[in-house]
Amino acid sequence: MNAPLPLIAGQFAQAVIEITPIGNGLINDTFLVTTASAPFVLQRINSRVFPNPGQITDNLITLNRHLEQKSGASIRLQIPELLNTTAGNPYYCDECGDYWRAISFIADTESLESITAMAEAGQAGFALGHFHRLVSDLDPLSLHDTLPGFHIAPGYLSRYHEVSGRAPAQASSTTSRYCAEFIEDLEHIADDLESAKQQGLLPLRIIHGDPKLNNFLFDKHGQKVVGIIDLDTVKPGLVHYDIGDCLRSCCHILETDEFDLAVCAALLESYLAEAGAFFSEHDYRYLYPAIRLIPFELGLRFYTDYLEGNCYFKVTEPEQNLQRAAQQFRLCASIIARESAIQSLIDQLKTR
Ligand code: GN1
Ligand code: MG
Repeated sequence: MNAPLPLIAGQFAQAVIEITPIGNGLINDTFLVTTASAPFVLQRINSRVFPNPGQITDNLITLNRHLEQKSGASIRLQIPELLNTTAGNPYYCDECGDYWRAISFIADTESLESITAMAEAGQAGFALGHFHRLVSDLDPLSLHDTLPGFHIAPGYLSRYHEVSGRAPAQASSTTSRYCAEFIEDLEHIADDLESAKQQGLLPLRIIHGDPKLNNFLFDKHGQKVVGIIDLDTVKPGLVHYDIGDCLRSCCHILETDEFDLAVCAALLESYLAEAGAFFSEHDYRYLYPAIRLIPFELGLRFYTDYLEGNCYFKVTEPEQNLQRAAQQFRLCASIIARESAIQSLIDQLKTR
């Protein structure tokens, strides 16, 4: 059992008034702590997922220092700052060995679970592009790899083959068969981005790692994105993982699991207006493969976790990761059905 929450929150601030769970992350536990002075966000880092939680705080410090060197006017996004414990440490390790860290709370903002207006899609694209631009002059190797194997699709595929070989029982339902067949049909795409990386066609850059819609903070009044959160996976990688991840979350029509082409157009256009300056011919060429791969990869990760007994992604019922996997695969199928439209959109944006 962990120490009581007030005791843990008390490591970071005096006069804690209230502690309430916030967000709906599938990995870490997150709380909003109200105090007599400024509120802050307290998180328990899931150490089954992040092998070296101290590296996450190191990276956040490096990132904040990098941004501090830039002139204020060039930064149009806030990112949370790390708050030290009252003893001056960047995190608190409790007696169970769990790491807790506190970050500043960006007030008067909200996060969205789905896009309801095109302006929101444009804002999400701007925010991701702006983030990539802000870190484009930071050496990718100055950050730790906080989660080795993250977004390495061929690695997820081999893990799936290992697990599915010894979990035939769960694989019998219709949804499970749909997932297994979908993977079999599409597994040839798993290596698309990694082989481009290995051939030197796509460079390592600094990525966010998890730029889904609800990690952008929208100003409550102005509908502009003013902040970006969930920086645990900011590390060296391919910006294509981020673009694919942002699009799979923003363009997902939840009722039908279809891919919204208009949202994709608005998002990519504003992304490229910010980040297009460093985009090469190859970066454009691998956009469609990335858009197709990331939902496939996430489906594969959910399905493997379902087969393994839900050890990675939090669930509230045992079939939830199976359902999540099927949703991602249906989204991926919808992307494939729109391949030529997505490709012509990319060609148009490239010639702007
Ligand atoms: C996890 O915990 P959360 O929701 O921020 C996962 C992402 C997935 C996402 C799907 C470190 O992020 O990769 O896209 O679930 N994060 C990690 O909801 O695996
Ligand atoms: Mg996350």
